[in-house]
Amino acid sequence: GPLFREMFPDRRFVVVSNREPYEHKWSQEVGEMEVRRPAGGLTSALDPLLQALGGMWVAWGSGEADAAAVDSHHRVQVPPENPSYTLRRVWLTHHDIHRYYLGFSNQFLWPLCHLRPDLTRVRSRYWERYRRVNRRFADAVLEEVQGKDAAIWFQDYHLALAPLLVRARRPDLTLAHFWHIPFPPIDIFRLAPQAGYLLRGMLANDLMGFHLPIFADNFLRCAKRLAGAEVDWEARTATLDGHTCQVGAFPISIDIDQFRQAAQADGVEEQMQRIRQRYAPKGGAIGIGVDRMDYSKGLPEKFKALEFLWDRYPEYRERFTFIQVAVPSRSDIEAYDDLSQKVDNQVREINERFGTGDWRPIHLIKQSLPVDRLAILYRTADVCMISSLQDGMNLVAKEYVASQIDGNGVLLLSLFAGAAEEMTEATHINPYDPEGCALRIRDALTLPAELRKAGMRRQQEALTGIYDWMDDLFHAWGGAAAGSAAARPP
Ligand code: GDG
Repeated sequence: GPLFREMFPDRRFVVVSNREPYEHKWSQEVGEMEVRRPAGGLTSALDPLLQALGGMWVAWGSGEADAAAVDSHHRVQVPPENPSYTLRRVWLTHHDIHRYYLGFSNQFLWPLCHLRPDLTRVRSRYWERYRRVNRRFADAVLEEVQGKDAAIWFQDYHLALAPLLVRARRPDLTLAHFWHIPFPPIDIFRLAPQAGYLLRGMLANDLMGFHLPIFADNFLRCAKRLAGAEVDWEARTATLDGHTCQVGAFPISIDIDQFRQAAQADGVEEQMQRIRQRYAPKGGAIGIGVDRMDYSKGLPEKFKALEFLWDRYPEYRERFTFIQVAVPSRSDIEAYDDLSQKVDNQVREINERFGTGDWRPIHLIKQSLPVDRLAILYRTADVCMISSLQDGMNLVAKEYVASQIDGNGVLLLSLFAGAAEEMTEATHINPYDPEGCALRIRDALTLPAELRKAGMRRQQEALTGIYDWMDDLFHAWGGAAAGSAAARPP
């Protein structure tokens, strides 16, 4: 299990993220606060860890603005049924959400890190608000750890500046940061007018973690060239103003047991039967895709490939059905709204072109499903297709493998998802080549059962879980913290 306590026996554990693990919503009917767990791989993986260790989670109180008025919910013990750690909320105003979250985070850093500078929106008010909100997160952390030893773990690109703001006031704390999305090559990152500030914020950590070595390399090169840090390529450290930041690669994973159990719970076989009857009434194979509706996921490219398949190989009409779960995401942003419409049109055209009286080629489900339902869909599907154009890791690939109880499925995984680096037994596809993708789908559908089973077993054996990820990261963090404590003047 996670060896945080071994690394930091006397430190309070503090997680800082934009997204919160519990949302408190005021229920008009019941006349009291209702608590919801937002779906999300990371929040559901870190929650048990915090429950075991105690400590604190600092996050945006996104549940309801009104909750801000309820003082007792500023700092609340969670989970409600078994209070074991403190959730400290940072409240965001309408302008904060618009400029820090939808603005700088998701219309600047997100597209830049996914190699889409053409989709960035550069606005001084976005940057100004990003700085202010990072300051508010840092202040909340500082207030909570007053007079205490603590190890603070920041999550993701929303909080690039907070580590430096914390370190400036409390150099005795140890800080780590995990970046869940790609870190781009210097030629892209230097397009950021604030590249130097962002890098200095991140370099204030003792440990900076990425999914892949290539992202860590990109970061180190940027740290050297754009922030003037001294880089030791052998040790993979960057030193700036006397502080050394260890940089490393920690490919994230999933809670394997959660998916395995959900995929073989009571009644699942009947549900699989019903899924087949409903979506593939003519029989044949089923394909699945699960993505947020995001331009980095390559949905138009995926549907283009499917169109080639049904066009060139008419024998798959009525014999191969595709289910795409595409949860709406960041829909206040124009690029996301455009994508959603484009996908709707494309699916409508394909369904009109190839659909028959009682068979629809693509079922587009634009809503969030319960995670147990996803696991059953994964188990049912003969093929899972991931077509990301850029993706830090991609958890869906691992969830599909974990849920394949019968071991019959084939994973088609984009070369441009971080997961492809580890999952070498998957069938790698290039989403920019729709004809090639169509051929790979056909190969998957014609592969003899023994080969499919053997391939899936190998992938299941190679899959490591979320707790291994945490162990690796905490181990590296412990080492980095010891190093920087030794280097600090007494
Ligand atoms: C970022 C990085 C990196 C999706 N639809 C539903 C649902 N999901 C869940 C999936 C999966 C998660 O959302 C998506 O994770 P991904 O890893 O695929 O992608 P991002 O959201 O872009 O995540 C990514 C990740 O951070 C972790 O570091 O891997 O590269 O971009 O867990 O199952 N969950 C439920 N209903 C849905 O309809 N319950």
